[in-house]
Amino acid sequence: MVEKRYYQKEIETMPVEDIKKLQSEKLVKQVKHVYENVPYYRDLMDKKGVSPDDIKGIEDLHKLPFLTKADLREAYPYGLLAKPLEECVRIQSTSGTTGKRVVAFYTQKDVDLWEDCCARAIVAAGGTKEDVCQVAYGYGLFTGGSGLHGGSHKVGCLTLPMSSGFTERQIQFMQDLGSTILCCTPSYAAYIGETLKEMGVSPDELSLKAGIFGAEPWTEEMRREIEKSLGIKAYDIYGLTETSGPGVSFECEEQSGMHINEDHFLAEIIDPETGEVLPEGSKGELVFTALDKEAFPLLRYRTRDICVLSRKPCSCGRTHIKMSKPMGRSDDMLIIRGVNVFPSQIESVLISEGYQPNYQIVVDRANNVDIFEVNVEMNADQFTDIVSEITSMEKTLAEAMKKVLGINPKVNLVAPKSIVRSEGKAVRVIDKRKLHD
Ligand code: DLL
Repeated sequence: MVEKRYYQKEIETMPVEDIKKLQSEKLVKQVKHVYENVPYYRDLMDKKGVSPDDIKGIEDLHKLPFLTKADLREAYPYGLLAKPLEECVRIQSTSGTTGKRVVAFYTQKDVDLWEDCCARAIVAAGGTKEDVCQVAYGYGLFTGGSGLHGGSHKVGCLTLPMSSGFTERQIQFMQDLGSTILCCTPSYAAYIGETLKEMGVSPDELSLKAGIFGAEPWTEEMRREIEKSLGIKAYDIYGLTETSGPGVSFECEEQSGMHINEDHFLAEIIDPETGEVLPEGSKGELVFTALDKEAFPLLRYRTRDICVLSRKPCSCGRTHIKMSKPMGRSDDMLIIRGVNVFPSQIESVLISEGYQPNYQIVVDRANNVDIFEVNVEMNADQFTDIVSEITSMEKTLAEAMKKVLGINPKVNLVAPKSIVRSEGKAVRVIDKRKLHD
């Protein structure tokens, strides 16, 4: 039997009752810390008529007000800071594509705990100090690069701070230095796999054994494609800038959901419409309370990510609750002709029909009717310039999509390599309707 490995065994395998006790103790302290140091959240609590004395443990969590991205925007940049700036050592930020940037602050302790979370993910993917860990997430304000970099150091891997891009150079380093673990977005991993093939490098010529991929939604079908093209086991990792970055949760060898680091993050699932807390196993919006964060300690933060939590025992021995892959974000869901459409549904159909996940969804509106098109790249083997063949392939694909989505897209097959590749988070949707509104 393979020896089970953990980065912080005692915490990662702690009996559930003890985890809950620990969470209760931390929550009581954290609520006091926030109430005393963050006037913005104190006002929210006062308005709801809740005081720190009302919070005696996790059973009282529901009494606290939610915090949303709109609050973060309103309080930008310093309004949610809970420590004096001289105690902060780091800032990370989102790209700000959906509005004003989120700026997160860290004390040294915050950085330390965040890196521990990433180290747990690396060890769960089989990482040890013998490994060479190639970090191909973007470095800089984005949390992917620095988070996994810090985690890799903590595990003691030989860390390659590549950042994203320069794909042929990434592959050259993999070959020359014998990288064993690759960390990047799944769309970039797929692109690296494609480039390997073009360069005529077989995955057997590399030493890669595992990949730690996250920061964007990806399907099980895409996982299998990446595993095949890189010759690895591909692990999911989740997190958001607001909660430090990657490492809020991560997959173990079971690859069936991500263990949430429950000693640091208290998770709830709520109904996104009513805010009602839903029982375990229900699908809803994920809400996090950061139990240890000092500088930017969000309480009941609404992530907009839709998923399911499960406490089913895991064969890896970890006791921390698992979250499913996010099934899209409640604010990223497209409503086309009144039907809810998630890009992940389209991706699943594409892969099961033998296409690569190189696609773009374009939605527009003309004469009050939604126009829904999916541009899909043919790979070199599928490519043809015979119009009747292309039309027939488009029809087959559109029918397969209709079966899953319930509405009919217009599928346009495009030439190999004509859809721009992503080195970070892929842009899958172009919704032109917003431009007209
Ligand atoms: O994407 C942090 C991260 C970096 C996670 C590297 C994993 C690896 P943000 O840029 O703030 O932070 O984006 C956070 O990305 O609310 C989800 O919607 C999405 N997301 C993150 N991880 C996953 C994942 C980083 N594994 C937002 N699966 C989150 C699906 C993910 N979506």
